[in-house]
Amino acid sequence: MTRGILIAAALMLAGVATAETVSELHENELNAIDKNNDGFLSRDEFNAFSDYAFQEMDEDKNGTLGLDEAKPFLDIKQFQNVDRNNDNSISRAEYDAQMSDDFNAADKNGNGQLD
Ligand SMILES: [Ca+2]
Ligand SMILES: [Ca+2]
Ligand SMILES: [Ca+2]
Repeated sequence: MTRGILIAAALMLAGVATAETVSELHENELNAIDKNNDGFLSRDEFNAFSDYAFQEMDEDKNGTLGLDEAKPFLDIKQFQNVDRNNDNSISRAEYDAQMSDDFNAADKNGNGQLD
């Protein structure tokens, strides 16, 4: 799967950054993401994982990701890409917009599933 900025960050968070494809994920990791175990990541599954990753990264639970919270997962360039209005925090809307772009970029054949 082609990794977008936040997909890579979310996988890193989940400890699965080394797997290149969904099928390379270990069983436990895959179970956590691929809820119906069909070896593909549907948009619903992706959204659930994306939501989980946001909650995990948002340590102070204020609904936005500050630079400190994102730093373990994103470098400054990546952070600035996601922070579209340049206010030095990633809002949930900015996060979701980037995740959606990442999904579309990764879903090369446009079937709504990542493999
Ligand atoms: Ca699935
Ligand atoms: Ca926060
Ligand atoms: Ca922002």
